Amino acid sequence: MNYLGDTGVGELTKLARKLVDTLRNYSSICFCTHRDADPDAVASVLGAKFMTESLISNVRAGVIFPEGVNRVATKILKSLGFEKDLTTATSCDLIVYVDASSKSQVFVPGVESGRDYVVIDHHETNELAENALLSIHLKGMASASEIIALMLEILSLKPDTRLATLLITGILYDTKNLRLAKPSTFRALYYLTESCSECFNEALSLMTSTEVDRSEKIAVLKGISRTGLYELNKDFILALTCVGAHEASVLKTLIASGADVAIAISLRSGETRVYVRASQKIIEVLKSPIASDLVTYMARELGGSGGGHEGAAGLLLNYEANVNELLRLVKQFFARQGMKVSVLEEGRWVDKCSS
Ligand SMILES: [Mn+2]
Repeated sequence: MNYLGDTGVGELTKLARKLVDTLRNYSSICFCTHRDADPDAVASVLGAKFMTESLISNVRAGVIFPEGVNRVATKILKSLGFEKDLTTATSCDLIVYVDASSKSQVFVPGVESGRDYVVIDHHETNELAENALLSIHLKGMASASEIIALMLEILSLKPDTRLATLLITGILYDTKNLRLAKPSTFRALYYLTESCSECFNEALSLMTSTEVDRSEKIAVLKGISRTGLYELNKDFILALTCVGAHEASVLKTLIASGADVAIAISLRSGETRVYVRASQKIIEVLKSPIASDLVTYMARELGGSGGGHEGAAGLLLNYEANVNELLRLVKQFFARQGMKVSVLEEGRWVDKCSS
């Protein structure tokens, strides 16, 4: 029986050994990932570096993050104390591309290409794999972090608490908190949490705590406080507001609070932006892509450009629109759908948008 069971993981046992054999031929190795590295990218790079340094003495191992690390990954690295591990390497004779699937993602000015490289990835397609010295391309796995965790298990290497937690955040990020998990994901999590039971909770709280900055908090609270509320045929609630920033967060809050359609209008100098969100309920009941339909309708009437999806859409006008005219069009749109718009509470949004 295969050591790691029949989860697509068995293949990895062979590949992990091959990888170590390959790495042993080089004295300086860089681990590189995709642009704007997310938690899975960062965790798998640092995990692969740990693996290499643990097995090969005197190797020089460095990391490369093209265009840096994204916001959520930065927050995680900081809380776990990994800031010092991010200094970009400038020279190496082997590159290991981890969680990167295309050439454009890994292009780093100043680091020449064309040298030997290895690929470790889980994306559906990988254009780097073809010319790689060795390619560990397992598209059945939900994250690059779990590939690394499983290789650590195969090679009998124990990550410390910090690295185990980081790898779990990578797994949680790519699996959308396990919604997209595969059997290999749980196998990897078992290994990572076996000797660190608190690591999972720590990673989960790092992933779910949404530290909101002051300007966003103020924008959301202002947006809500001036919202106008309307009813569509007594069936649905329409919320309209006017904000200058963080429109997406304002709309998310309105929908989470029970609005079926939420609209944020943002007037900037010389332009108007209209952001629309629709609840899953209204989309299902009306069986129409309500957000994009509304935006398309307004764009046609007002001469702007707009588009989006059933639940989220946006419109841009190259002038400062009259807010009452926008309200009239919204009402007209719903009237054409056979829905009467009645006022529940005017709110202060019209005034705020006009001043
Ligand atoms: Mn990934």
